[in-house]
Amino acid sequence: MRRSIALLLWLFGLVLAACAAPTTTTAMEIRDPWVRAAVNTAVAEDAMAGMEHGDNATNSESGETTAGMNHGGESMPAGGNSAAYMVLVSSGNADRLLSASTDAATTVEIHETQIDDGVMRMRPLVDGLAIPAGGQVELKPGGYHIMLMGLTGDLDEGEQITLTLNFEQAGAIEVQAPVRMP
Ligand SMILES: [Cu+2]
Repeated sequence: MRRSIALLLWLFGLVLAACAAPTTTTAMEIRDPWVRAAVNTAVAEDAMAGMEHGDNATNSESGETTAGMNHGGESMPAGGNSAAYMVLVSSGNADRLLSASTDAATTVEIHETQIDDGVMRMRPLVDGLAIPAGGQVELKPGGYHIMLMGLTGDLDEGEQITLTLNFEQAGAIEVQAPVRMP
C-alpha cells in the first residue's frame, strides 16, 4: 500500500515535470554576441552632451523612426557609432526583438542594411525584428544589426559591453558582447 502511494507521488511528480516544460515556450537564446571595434570621436564635452540624450532614449521606441530616417546625416549623435551582431534563437514561440540598450551608446536602434540601386542603406526596423517560432535570425555585417550611435567611449578589441535586449515575449535579456574587429 505504502509503496503504491510512493509510486503515485512519483508519477504525479513526472506529470508535473512534463507540464512545466511547455510553459517555458518563450525561451530565447542569444548566441555569439559581439560588437564591432570603434573609436569614440567625441571629446569629453560631447560625451557629456550625449548623456542628456540618454534620458530621451527611454521614449526612443517611438522617436527612433524619425531619428533613424536621418541616419548618416548631421542628426547622428556625436561620438561615433558601431553595431552589435548575434544570432537570436527561439526554442519556443515566435518572438520579436523590440529594442535594445547599452551604457556604451546614447542611442540604440535595430537596423537592416539594404542595397538600393547599388547604394548601401540602413533602415530602422520600427516594428522590431521578428524571430519565428522554433527558428533563428542572424544579425551580421551587411544585414540586420543593432546600431549603436553616440558611443560613450572607445570600443577596443578585447573589451566587452553589456547589452540589454527587450523581447516582446521573453522580456529583457542581458548579454555580454565582446568587442571584435570585423
Ligand atoms: Cu545601422
